[in-house]
Amino acid sequence: MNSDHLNESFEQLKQVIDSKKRFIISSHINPDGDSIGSEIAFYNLLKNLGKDVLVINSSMTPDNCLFLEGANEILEYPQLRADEIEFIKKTDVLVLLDVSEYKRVGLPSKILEPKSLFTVCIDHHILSHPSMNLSIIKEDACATGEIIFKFMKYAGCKITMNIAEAIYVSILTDTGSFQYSNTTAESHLIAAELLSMGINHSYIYEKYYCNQPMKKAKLFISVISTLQTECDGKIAWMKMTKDMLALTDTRTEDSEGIINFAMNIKGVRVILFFKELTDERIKVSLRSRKKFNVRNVAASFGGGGHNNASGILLKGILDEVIQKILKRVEEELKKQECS
Ligand SMILES: [Mn+2]
Repeated sequence: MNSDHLNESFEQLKQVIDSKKRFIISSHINPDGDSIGSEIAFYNLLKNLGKDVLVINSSMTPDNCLFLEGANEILEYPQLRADEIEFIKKTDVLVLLDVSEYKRVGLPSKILEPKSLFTVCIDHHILSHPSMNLSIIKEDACATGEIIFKFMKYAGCKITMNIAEAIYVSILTDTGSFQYSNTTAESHLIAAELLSMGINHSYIYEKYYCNQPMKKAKLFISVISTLQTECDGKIAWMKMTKDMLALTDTRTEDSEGIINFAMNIKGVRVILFFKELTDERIKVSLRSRKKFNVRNVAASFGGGGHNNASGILLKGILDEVIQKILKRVEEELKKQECS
């Protein structure tokens, strides 16, 4: 999306916000720092304009996001009250943030697909056929929070402290603290602007990252002990079983961040993390360094994401899935090294 096109979309979004009253905001299953940060920023933006808004996710807000002002107001779908169910029926606009596919939202179709509903998505994941009424997809944005920040500037919205903190969390977490290849001058410029508005970056870092329960450390130990390498150390992979979660009394979400450990190993170009979910499906997270494109691999199994960070969700037996995907990554590694 070039800047003319982006401004055109921002103008449309502004008109939607001006003309409608009731909004629902949602994001993807197992929300991360960018989903929650974007939701809180957008929630406060709408609230400041006097709109009626609910934020509804299909999974719980991670503990390390709860320090953000407004995070306590995020609802988890299965626990809605009767008046909140009523609100859904009368909603004018559904805003999906950091996700542009209904299937990754995880909410029932009665929320997502009423014909009368105007649907908006704001995202930085690559998707060829978004099906919303208004899709604002900026693939080169480091985080969805970056796009929201730009929209707020465009629309002349006041960036209050809670919004500034939320956007900082979006950018901080989706750039891996400004280290991934999606980090740009723009990411730093926005961060600089947020800092000059008065956000406390050390406080935010500590609240988000230095807040892990001991049981999560125990889960890390179990997962890291499965770490193996292939292809002369160019591929590193790990697995997490349902038993590990049960033994450490943790949930799939607690595995966030484990993959970064493997990314720091010298010589590793591709990292695969296989997670056995409770419903017989396997989630595979793929990361790569430098030019290796993991999105190609993810796409061949029906997954998606970015060139350096993708995901796949598929049915199967853990060890069989591992072999199948490792084989495909090895092929892709050979292909990309030869080209
Ligand atoms: Mn994101």
